[in-house]
Amino acid sequence: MTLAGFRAFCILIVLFAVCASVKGEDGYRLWLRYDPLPEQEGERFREIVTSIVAPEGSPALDAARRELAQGCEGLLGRAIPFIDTPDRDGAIVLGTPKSSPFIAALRWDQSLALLGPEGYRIRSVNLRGKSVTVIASQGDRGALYGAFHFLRLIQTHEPINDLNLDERPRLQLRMLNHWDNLDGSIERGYAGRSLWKWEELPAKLDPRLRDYARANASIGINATALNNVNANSRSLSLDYLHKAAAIADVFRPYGVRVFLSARFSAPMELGGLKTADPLDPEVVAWWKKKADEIYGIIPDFGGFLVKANSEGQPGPRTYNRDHVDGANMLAAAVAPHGGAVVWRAFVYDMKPGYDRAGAAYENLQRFDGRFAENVLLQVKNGPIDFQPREPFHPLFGAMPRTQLMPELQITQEYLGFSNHLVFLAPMWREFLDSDTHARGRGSTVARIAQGAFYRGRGRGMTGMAGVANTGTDRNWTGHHFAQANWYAFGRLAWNPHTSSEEIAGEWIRMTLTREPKWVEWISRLMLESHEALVDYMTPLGLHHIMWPGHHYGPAPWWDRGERQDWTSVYYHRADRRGIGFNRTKTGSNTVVQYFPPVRDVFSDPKRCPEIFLLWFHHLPWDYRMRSGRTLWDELALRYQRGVEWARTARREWDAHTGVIDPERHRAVADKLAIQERDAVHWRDAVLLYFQTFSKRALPDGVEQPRLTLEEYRAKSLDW
Ligand code: BDP
Repeated sequence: MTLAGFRAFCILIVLFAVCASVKGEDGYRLWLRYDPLPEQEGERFREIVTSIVAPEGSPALDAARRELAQGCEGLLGRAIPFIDTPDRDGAIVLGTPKSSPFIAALRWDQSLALLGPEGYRIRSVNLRGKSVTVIASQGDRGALYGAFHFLRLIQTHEPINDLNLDERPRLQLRMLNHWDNLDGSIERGYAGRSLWKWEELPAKLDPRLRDYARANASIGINATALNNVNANSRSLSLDYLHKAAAIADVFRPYGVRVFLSARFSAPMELGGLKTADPLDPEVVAWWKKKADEIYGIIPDFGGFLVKANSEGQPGPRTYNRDHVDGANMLAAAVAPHGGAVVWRAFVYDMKPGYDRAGAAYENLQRFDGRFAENVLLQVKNGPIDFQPREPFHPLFGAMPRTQLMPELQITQEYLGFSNHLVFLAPMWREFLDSDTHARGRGSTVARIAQGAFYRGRGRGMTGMAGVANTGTDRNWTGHHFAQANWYAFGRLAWNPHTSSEEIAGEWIRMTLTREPKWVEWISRLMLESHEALVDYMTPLGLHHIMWPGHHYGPAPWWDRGERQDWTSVYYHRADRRGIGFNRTKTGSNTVVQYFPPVRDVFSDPKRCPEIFLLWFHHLPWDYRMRSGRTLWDELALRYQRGVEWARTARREWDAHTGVIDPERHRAVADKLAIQERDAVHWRDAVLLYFQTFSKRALPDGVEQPRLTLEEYRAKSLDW
């Protein structure tokens, strides 16, 4: 070897080492990994994908081209050339009738129009004697979504030789709500700091912004509210609007529109007005001017997200006006620009003796039909607050002339932060499949969200929001498996009828392994995880017994605080006689907010699903459960069952080395050890405390607590 040759060799070695270390399995690539397929599979796909015919022209089409090329190259292990005409077998023809003469020639305009600008068609066709795959949409964004779908098929080893599928989103606004503060912290965030890095904007753009938008586009998320609903007025100042505009520029090619949370009192704090009364002409003018200013800077701005008169936030009621006055005033400001107002229904004021579960309904139901056409009312899945399990919110179905938009929490505030492996798709499925009976049988939440029963004015805007679980952690979500919840939210917002099994299977095959037996095992783990978490945290309808403030770990004994409805004893009502919150007519009677026969079923302890029993009923410790056991025994055994699941999950995971890369395996193993520790802690602390009322022994099969009640009370679980 010559000296020059030896040098080149050394440089190559160093480069190789650098690449290998950069690539490390840290989870950064999410489900968009594009690693080479196994040789045989690769061969099969390489015949069907030989080249790409895709127009440049718009940022979204460019993004689609880039993604297709990058994805195919990675998966198939060789560069796939762009060509001008589909004159060879295996060309992938991507675009819209407007941008691609080949797609125009197919004369699909009308059928593509039915799929809308975000829908798309992927079809294997014969084009002038050549077998090609067409990815076509009426709009550029649809073409991008189609490109991601096509790549997903290859990633998950689905056949792509005879494709014929039409797809369109069922909901219009598929939105992440970031509870990010301007100082970089994230309210209820468990995966590092805010991705936005406000202090560096607009001059410096973190490359992660693009990767974030790309990940969202890959699952159809098309909107992002950048800042916390507990909003700071400054986010609407000119400075911050330019920062938000820089973010919007990065997101735009990926079809993600930016929203901002608006603080209702901003006209006073930013504008120096004496009031923020929504009927005051100066206030109205201020918001109008502010909206004009925003649209001058961010032309496709989505609109405002508002938390008003909730948990200390200002709102129209601060000025003796109502929610309609407030929402419609803001809606009028953004309407000329095509913007929307997402108004939150998370409103509850503490009145003596009231039931928080009924508060949002009491506050808002009567305004049905009065919100402007560009207002969506964002309603949490359950009537209290993102608990591990809640019955569906009674506002679903009860406001047929209002555009209701479900709000889910992806970040695991009450579900073990980013420490617990819990796949949320089954929980969201349970919610979406709940039958409200509002318009007879089959009036499910999913159909209501899709606007199936909408009787109000206008076009009936639809949407779904998820409180994001992302942050600056290298793997985005803290726990590798929490990525699956971001993924699941996107897939369900796209189509709220997708099954949990399908979502889990897709995600695992894209992210972890394609080996069928391992897919099956990990899928089972994921699908069981939510029920298991409910077992070891809040079984049988218990709720809100977490440690106050941070909400990690149990504190069922908590009985003091600013507000009664921020204590645990308010919710479980355990006493000498029994346990549970009586919401039937002998109690708070908020069960009447549900339609019959739902309310009758919930009202009758014999018919009420046991998963909601203590949500609606206060029952004696000796109450006979369907299993024949007493309530006390059943409760204790549920906690035990949860612990056993966590223990088995941890053991199984530990035993399965080699299924995925060691880096992610270890990271998950460490988290599962915490989850097991926490499950034991939950069981012991909660049962010891309730035992002070039940005065009964733990049934056979339930392990004895490790510590004393005093020890559990002394110190919160550490995360
Ligand atoms: C509660 C959270 C709180 C949020 C609130 C909300 O604890 O941090 O501000 O929800 O949704 O669950 O506004």
